[in-house]
Amino acid sequence: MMRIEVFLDSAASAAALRNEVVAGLTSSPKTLSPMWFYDERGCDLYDEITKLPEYYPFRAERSILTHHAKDIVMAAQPDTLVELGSGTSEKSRLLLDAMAMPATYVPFDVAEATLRDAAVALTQEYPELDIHGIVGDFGHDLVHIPQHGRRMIALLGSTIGNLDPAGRAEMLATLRAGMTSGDTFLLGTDLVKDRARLVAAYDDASGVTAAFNCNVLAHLNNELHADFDLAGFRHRAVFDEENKWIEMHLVALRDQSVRIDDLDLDVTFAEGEALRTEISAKFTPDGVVAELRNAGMPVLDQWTDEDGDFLLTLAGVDA
Ligand code: AVJ
Repeated sequence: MMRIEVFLDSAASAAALRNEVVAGLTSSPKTLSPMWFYDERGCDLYDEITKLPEYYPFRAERSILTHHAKDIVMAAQPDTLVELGSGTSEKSRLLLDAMAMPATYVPFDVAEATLRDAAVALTQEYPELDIHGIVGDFGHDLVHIPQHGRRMIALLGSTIGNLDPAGRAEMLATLRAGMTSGDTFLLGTDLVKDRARLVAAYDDASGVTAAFNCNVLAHLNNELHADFDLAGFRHRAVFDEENKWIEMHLVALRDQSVRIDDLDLDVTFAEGEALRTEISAKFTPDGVVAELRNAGMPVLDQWTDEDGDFLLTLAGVDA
């Protein structure tokens, strides 16, 4: 069985995204939402990033799932797996393989086409799986997650690291509000480590991450009729020791002015000025426990890979 519900109101979300661009490009320092990375080329480049020798988080998380999916499922006893930001559902398969069938799977993503393709493929691979896809946005569509028995809600890939502590607290509170007794939350987080390895993961030798970062400007050019000169900016990744997060920047190589027609906006950059396109927070196991506890989700167990690079945390709900 397969059913897909679409909650994205493209007009409203386009308007919200545009307002965010105006706010981000007129603030100091200038910022952009990492949402802008993921046009078609951006998704392809992200896929390439996951294969880079320097980009360990993807493989480390997959290794934890490969070794511990059974333990995770044993601890959570889910009837339903929900994956937030499911994409191609590649990592969900590792969990589904460990789950008793029949079961329910709820892929949740903003990208409708990718979600549909994944759902169709999964119906072939798991004939006893009831698939109930949700096309929506974390911000307001979590309430639409259906309730079928005990749910394990997975947020993998350290996606939560794109949010600052206040944003994470807000998101976890929203999630917690929608959970009931017996539900669990499975969270993937990248761990704090040696600065050189962290920076290399976001500034690889082959320049794929640089291309991924610069592509944000091409996306704005296409989507909002802007005239960013891609050769006028360079990629930079820095680790902010105090906040424990990686920042990705696009640094202006000269003074320049950019016109964004659809927003009726002119933006000037001074030589050396940085546009922040992403934060990617890094965590400690105890820090994750504390953030989840504060959100009303007591931790049940945690798992890392052999090298201790990445962490999966399973939490329940407090009484
Ligand atoms: C998809 C947000 C988890 O922060 O590591 C990869 C995105 N940015 N390389 C991350 C990303 C640059 C990634 N997340």
